[in-house]
Amino acid sequence: MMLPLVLYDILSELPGNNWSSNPAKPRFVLSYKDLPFVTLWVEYSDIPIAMKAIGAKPNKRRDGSDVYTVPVLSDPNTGALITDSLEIASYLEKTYPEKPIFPNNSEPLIRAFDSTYGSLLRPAIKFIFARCTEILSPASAKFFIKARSIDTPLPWNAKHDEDWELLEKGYNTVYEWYQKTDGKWIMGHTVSYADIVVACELLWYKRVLREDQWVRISSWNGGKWAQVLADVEKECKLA
Ligand SMILES: N[C@@H](CCC(=O)N[C@@H](CS)C(=O)NCC(=O)O)C(=O)O
Repeated sequence: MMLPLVLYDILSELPGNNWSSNPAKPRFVLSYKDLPFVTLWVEYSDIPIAMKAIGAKPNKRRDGSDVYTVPVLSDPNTGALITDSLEIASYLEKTYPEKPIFPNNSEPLIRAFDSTYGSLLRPAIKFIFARCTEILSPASAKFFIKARSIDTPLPWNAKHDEDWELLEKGYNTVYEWYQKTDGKWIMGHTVSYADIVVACELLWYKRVLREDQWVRISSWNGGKWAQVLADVEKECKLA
């Protein structure tokens, strides 16, 4: 009998949580692959102490220094304890190859896709990080502001025109990528981890932004982004 896997995700003040993009990625993969799992919700400010306590490996910041992050996945069936959304996806694919998320040996290309998508959006999402402070407990908000070096002027719902422009431009580029296939997925007629990566970022916006702000994003590129999110959620049985 298979034991449920354990996914460490981040607590918030939003009902039902499920808001943070990086832990969302393994959640989508687990669900897509029909693997049993439970979620343990960690207070953001407790991430370092909680991850150290379970013996998880620290992650690397882009400058190479150590930082404890979630998602972390524990698999009691194998004893594996994996840090980082992409490494978790890779582990799950190797260990549970049925219903592939990296079809046709696409893992190297999707790794490059993941990194490019992240770099494309990073300059545009400062205001969304600022908004995150409003859905965390006061202690976690303080920790988050420091961890993310948030210097975006609050209130978070100031106009942030420059960020909006960058975000729209970023998604115009992603739209062009999607236009290069003859199906609705990045790999054409085959859903893959690339679409999960796109969708989980969108999920984060939808969960933390104001409704009119999500409506604004949904209006771009003919409604593509609400559609991608809905399609991936459906494919992963999370809709
Ligand atoms: N590359 C990592 C990034 C994970 C990450 O940045 N997680 C954030 C929450 S979404 C975190 O745990 N941050 C802890 C901190 O900044 O101290 C992944 O994909 O798992």
